[in-house]
Amino acid sequence: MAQLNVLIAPDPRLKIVAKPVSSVDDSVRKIMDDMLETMYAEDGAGLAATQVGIDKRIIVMDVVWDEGSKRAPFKMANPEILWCSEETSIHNEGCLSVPGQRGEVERPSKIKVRYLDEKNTLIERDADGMLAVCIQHEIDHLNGKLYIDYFSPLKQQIILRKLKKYKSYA
Ligand code: GNR
Ligand code: NI
Repeated sequence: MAQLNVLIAPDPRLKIVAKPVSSVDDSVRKIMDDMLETMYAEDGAGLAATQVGIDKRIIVMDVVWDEGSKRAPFKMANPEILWCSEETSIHNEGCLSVPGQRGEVERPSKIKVRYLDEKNTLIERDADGMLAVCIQHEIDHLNGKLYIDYFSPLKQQIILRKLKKYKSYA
């Protein structure tokens, strides 16, 4: 396994729309494992291939954060939201590509998602809570979108300016 470098906004590669994988083979499984290793190393709850400069529709997540609970990693290729609830909820989101910042985003509370798992099996499942938030956040990355894109241009400018400062200290 290998740890990968996470791109920081406003890197133009974060705006690339990722391409579907044709199937989940050994090379895709290796990317999933390297992404999970990177995500755990950076203390993230999820990671999209776009964030590590890989132009493929692959995301990984682990949203179980209780002390002592087992890791529950999700690996998904070509994730698609089939349905989302009209009911929304607001969550304070963070992003490894926008380090040190957080912001509130309103999204559908419940979703139905279809994806290929690490065995190349097509799975459909419902998600709510933090898992639903994370899946939507990661699919946004695959579409070249960051959570701060939901904010006003002024608010985005403030965050990107703070990020520049943060970068010069990092
Ligand atoms: O680590 C992360 N935490 C998080 C918190 C609230 C909503 C979404 C996330 S995902 C983020 C990791 C990341 O940047 N994934 O793309
Ligand atoms: Ni993110």
